[in-house]
Amino acid sequence: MASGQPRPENVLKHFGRRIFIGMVAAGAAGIVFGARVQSVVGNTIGSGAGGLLPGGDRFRIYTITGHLPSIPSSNYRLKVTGLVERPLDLSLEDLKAMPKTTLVKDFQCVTGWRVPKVHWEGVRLSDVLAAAGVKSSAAALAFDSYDGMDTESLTLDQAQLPDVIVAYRMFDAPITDEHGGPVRLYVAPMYGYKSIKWLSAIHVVERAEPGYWEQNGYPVDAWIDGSHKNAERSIDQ
Ligand SMILES: Nc1nc2c(c(=O)[nH]1)N[C@H]1C(S)=C(S)[C@@H](COP(=O)(O)O)O[C@H]1N2
Ligand SMILES: [Mo]
Repeated sequence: MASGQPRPENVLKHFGRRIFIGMVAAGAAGIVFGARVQSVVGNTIGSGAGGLLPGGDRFRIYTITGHLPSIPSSNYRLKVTGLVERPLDLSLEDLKAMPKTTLVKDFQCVTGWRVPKVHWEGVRLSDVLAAAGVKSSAAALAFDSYDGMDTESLTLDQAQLPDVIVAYRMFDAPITDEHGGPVRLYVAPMYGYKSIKWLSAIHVVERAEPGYWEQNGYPVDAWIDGSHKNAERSIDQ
């Protein structure tokens, strides 16, 4: 596996006029990257979230598949399976009925862009896990996306951190299709690729396996601030 960042060997695809306008506005050069990875920039007109922020403090909209899944809130399901006492099949309403956590935290992509003080709302991943009852043989989680391609992983210790949430609101509004709604993961202490969009399933497993972005060259160690590793967050994969 290559280390460091993916090579800029891919071709940017256009996703219709709206996105194309956004690309021009942002300057396409800075957003074309990825080994077998496509990214498109967030449009500055329609998405609301990043587009309204000044300067470089904007979200870039990522999609590995070239599609932006659109999942009606009423159809949304999150499955929690694997080494659990009670497998779960949660609707958005189920998640909203669980204890709510609000975070105001930065979002940072490993390629350098960063959006400060994003307002997030959702359920602590630890609360979801507690509801399912994690078996003692488990040590990690594997995540799937409704895009059918992205995968991610966390150790159970990482998943228990209070700023790791199953998010259903972003920027004080329901999470849009572009940003991975209705439900995405938000892993505040780690680079953006850990925050898998269109979250479909959480598998409780024995050990962490590298996810899609890590298989394509992103570092397995995704901590944004290295000091976390030496402090209370002494967890390595
Ligand atoms: N399903 C899915 N989740 C994903 C990605 C993706 O391409 N597909 N990109 C990741 C990366 S590298 C980043 S930086 C963030 C970007 O979030 P945004 O698209 O809301 O800006 O999503 C992460 N989660
Ligand atoms: Mo990223």
